[in-house]
Amino acid sequence: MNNQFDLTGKVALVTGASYGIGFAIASALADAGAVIVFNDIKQELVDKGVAAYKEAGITAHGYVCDVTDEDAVQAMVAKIEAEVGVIDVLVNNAGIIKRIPMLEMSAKDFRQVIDVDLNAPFIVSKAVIPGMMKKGGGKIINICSMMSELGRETVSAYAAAKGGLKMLTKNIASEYGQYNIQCNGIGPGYIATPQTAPLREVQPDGSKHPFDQFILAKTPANRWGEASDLGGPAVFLASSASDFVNGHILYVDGGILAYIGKQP
Ligand code: NAP
Ligand code: GCO
Repeated sequence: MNNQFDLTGKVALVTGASYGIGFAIASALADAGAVIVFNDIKQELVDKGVAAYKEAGITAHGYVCDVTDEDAVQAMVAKIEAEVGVIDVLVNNAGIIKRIPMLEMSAKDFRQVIDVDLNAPFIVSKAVIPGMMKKGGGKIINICSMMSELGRETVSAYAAAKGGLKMLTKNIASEYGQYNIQCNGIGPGYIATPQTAPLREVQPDGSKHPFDQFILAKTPANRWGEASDLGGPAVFLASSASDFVNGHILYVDGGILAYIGKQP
């Protein structure tokens, strides 16, 4: 049986992938044979990312681009297609969070989270899909969240964006499945990255952050996820092994969504 998980000859764009989840997913796609392209908002981060990929034995192509800027994204995709090749796999990973109680959150802050976490996946997908259609197909993977399904205090904008991203995933699947484009989501649980570092800070008395303790009690796996836990699921959704999977959100959460939580 040919290796359905082989990505040799595929060009994969992972947005916001200088570090964190994006870097881990790109590394896994590279291990499966893909050519890696990534962007970040600052040249210095792109340079650091290229060096980090090189240290991992990966020759990655880095581009400076703010994914919320449609003209910049269109220009980046045209440059990638000219310099590297038509994009076969798009991972909409770039994202931000602002943890502010809703009544204290400005509309500007709310809009900024929606812009990066929801508008940008629309903008980047819109730029990449024409090339996929011409090439006869492609894969889009949107990085969703527990907050695509659940809410909690202080993350109203983020939950609204990630809930919207779940439905954008289903709509791209619906609208472009006829062109052999599969669009799915990955919903990570709580992953140890810079984005969640404030939730894991060791307390002055040396104890775990209350939120850290909370998440461990809510996770059957009784641990935070590592970014590397997302690599295999990403390779599956980027490969021909998932050609009949479309519009699905694959939760990689250690069982959080299945579990009522450990009794205190
Ligand atoms: P992270 O460590 O904060 O990394 C986010 C990346 O996105 C950074 O490289 C950042 O670049 C980039 N980025 C932000 N805004 C951008 C923009 N406008 N244009 C281009 N790049 C931009 O986050 P992470 O934990 O790796 O999360 C990655 C994705 O997974 C996000 O979509 C997040 O919502 C999602 N997620 C995370 C978790 C978790 O527990 N960590 C769980 C579920 C889902 P800069 O450094 O320049 O800002
Ligand atoms: C938070 C966390 C979460 C994670 C992730 C969970 O403040 O609750 O940042 O939102 O980032 O999205 O899946």
